Amino acid sequence: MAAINIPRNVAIIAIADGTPPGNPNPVNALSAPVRQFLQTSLQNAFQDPAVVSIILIGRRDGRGVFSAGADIKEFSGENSSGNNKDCSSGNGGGSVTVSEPGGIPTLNDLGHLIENSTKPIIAALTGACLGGGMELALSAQYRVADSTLQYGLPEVKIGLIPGAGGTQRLSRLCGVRHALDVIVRGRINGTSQEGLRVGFLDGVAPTNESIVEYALRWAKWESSLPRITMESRRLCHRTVPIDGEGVGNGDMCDFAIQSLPPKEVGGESAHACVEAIRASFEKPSFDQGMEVEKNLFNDLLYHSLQGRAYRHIFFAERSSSSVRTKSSNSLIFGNGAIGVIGAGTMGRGIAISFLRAGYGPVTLVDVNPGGLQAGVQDIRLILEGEVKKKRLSSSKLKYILSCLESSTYLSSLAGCDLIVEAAFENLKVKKDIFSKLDSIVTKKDALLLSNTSTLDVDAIASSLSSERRGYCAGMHFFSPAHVMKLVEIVRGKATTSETLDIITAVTKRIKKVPVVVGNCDGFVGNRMIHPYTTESALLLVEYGGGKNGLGISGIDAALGPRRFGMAVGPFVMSDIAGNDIGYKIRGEKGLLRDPATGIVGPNRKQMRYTELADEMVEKLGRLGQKAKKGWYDYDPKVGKGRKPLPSSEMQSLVENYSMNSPSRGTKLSPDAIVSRILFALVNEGFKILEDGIASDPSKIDIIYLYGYGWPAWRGGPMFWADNYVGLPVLLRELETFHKMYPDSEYFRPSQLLRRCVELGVGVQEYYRKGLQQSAVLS
Ligand code: 3H9
Repeated sequence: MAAINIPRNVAIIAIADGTPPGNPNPVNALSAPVRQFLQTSLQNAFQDPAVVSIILIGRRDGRGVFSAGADIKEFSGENSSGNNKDCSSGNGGGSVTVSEPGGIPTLNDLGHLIENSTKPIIAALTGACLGGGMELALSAQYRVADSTLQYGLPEVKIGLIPGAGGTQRLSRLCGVRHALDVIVRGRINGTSQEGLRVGFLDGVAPTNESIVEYALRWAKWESSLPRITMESRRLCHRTVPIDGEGVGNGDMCDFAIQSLPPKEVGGESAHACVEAIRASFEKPSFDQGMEVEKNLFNDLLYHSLQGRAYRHIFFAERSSSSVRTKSSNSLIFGNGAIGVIGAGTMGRGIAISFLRAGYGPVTLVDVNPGGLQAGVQDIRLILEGEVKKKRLSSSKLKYILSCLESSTYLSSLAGCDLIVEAAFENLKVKKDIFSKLDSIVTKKDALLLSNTSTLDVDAIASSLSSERRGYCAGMHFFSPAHVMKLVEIVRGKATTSETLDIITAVTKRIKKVPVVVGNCDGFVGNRMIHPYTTESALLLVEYGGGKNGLGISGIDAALGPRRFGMAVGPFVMSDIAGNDIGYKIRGEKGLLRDPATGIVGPNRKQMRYTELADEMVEKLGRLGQKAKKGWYDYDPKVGKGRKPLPSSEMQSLVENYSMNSPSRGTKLSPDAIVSRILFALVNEGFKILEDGIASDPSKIDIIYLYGYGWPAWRGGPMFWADNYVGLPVLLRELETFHKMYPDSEYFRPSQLLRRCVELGVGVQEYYRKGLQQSAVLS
């Protein structure tokens, strides 16, 4: 780009220049030093008599992002928890929302400074312009952008509301409808076209002009206007417009509230967003509206456990996806030939994920020509559906489909850089495939990955020659793989750290959330789900039946979206996944009764066990949604065949099984149901940490959030145990359950849990302090 001549009468203030050297700040987060820098630069520009107008930009060369908003690290950890000390960032960074004379300016201070400037300030927006970044832009007198702009106010997703005037200024500028849409949904996908249409932007740079040149043109034009226009540009002096479609602003807020989850089920911040927007038109002045916004923001920041959970997830996800590799493997940069073995449901979803991310060719292989054809057809249909939903353009679809190849021969994968095997879940089948790949695949550093959900990755790798084993790992997608965001990356004994880094980077590139886990039966997610589903069925048999007894839907309701908050309860989840899967796993674990001989599996021994789930699969063929019957009935005419309907057959099965239980028909509160089932799951999480299968508790939280529908506002099972339950309570309850049911091993409290309670620390703190490194747990 040719150097641009910046006239002496224009001051360019670049947010990126405020980051101290050696402090990576890829998104121009508005940390304390950045805020301090902006204040000083603005004041210098105000005082400089030569300066007539000011351009506020992300980077001096007009590339990269404007700003992703406040530095979220300043809101995290102990600094923001409950103690109601005023908004000091606690990291030497000065205050986040409260001004101190001569101290570090808050974002609100900067907003006022910008808005009240007597010299016009043009915010030149590129890339992400989010949260506090967008709020600074709203304070400026003009906003212009280029086509890379991505604007939004996502604070609600980290349990907050916009706290630097966003709720007051956006509704004044663009109306309540747009403010609700952006703020309550926490959207971050506002484009330059949308910005122009709704009035957020004053102009968009033409494609042949850089944002810097364009902003300079605006500055020149503005300086030719009479000074009187400055006043009208200040949003604090405007009133909120009446909606163009004739709906009252109050009605729109009432309507928005109706579609939100209740406050206590994850909706605290969303409700506060609506309240703050309402204040923008109900309060008689801008300042009073700002006061409402400030109080709501501070209340959430200091008192909301939901908010802390959301912020925990934000950083946990990024830490799990973060890759600092020096590898130059082309897969990291989105290039490479991909092979997918198995054209079943998983293989199709996996192929779509790679195709959508631009990898190619993607070759789908299946020995069964009919299955292969059906797979290719299904991929086509799914992608065409995305075009209909406007998630994909027709031209991209055409390109994507041109990258899809199919074959019935493994030899077609010879030139691949990465292969994911998604064949039958059978060790012999997988070992056979990998040993064939060993001689077929030409590149010695090709990644050979298995999508197994339970099998031993080392056993699979053992069929490769020793030089290849370092490139072998598990890449466990969740079904449906083109929708679910989680991928467990399973580290085998020989898997190199470079291989793990490349898979992590590739997983991020295909827009999924990677979590590296150790190799054990069920890895993290499925290992923890085993006690969860087992205890759900046992609870049903113990308390179910009779007139008022616990029913299948009672357990699902206690754990489901309206109460505990899981996306679905345990029985609906099994029906979706297919009840035959759990049945097969119980068979592999040696737990089933042999239908021919009646002899129970060798590993059942004294284990507390119910055959209810086995009988419903074996004798009643109730395999779940796919069979139109499982724990519930499904009617293709009701809710597209996915709505769970009560089943009289299952009701009588529960009656039979609960017949001899002393607690039959006894009422159990939803909280008691949750404790029994989820404490078993969380205890397994502690054991997984003990075994080194997950490197820290936040990895488990991410797995449960993205793989099993755990509610984000409860922060994941380990965050929940630490912060909602409390480890001493968890330990006490587990001890009680274990006394009651000594033959349920999953209730035996983990050593790590005992250790945390002894030390009086939460499990997150235990890991944060590195105590696991010196611990010897017996
Ligand atoms: C706010 O503004 C409050 C105000 O209203 C009021 C205040 C009083 N702070 O996601 P990525 C880090 S609240 C600190 O992997 P991408 C992130 O941790 C804020 N750090 O990249 C990661 O670090 P690392 C409202 C942040 O390209 C790195 O940047 N704003 C922040 O996939 C790259 O991030 C938001 O909620 C931040 N604000 O996506 C925006 N943002 O490399 C949140 C990012 O060490 N951010 N980091 O792991 C995003 O949505 C995405 O990061 C973004 C880029 C779309 C910007």
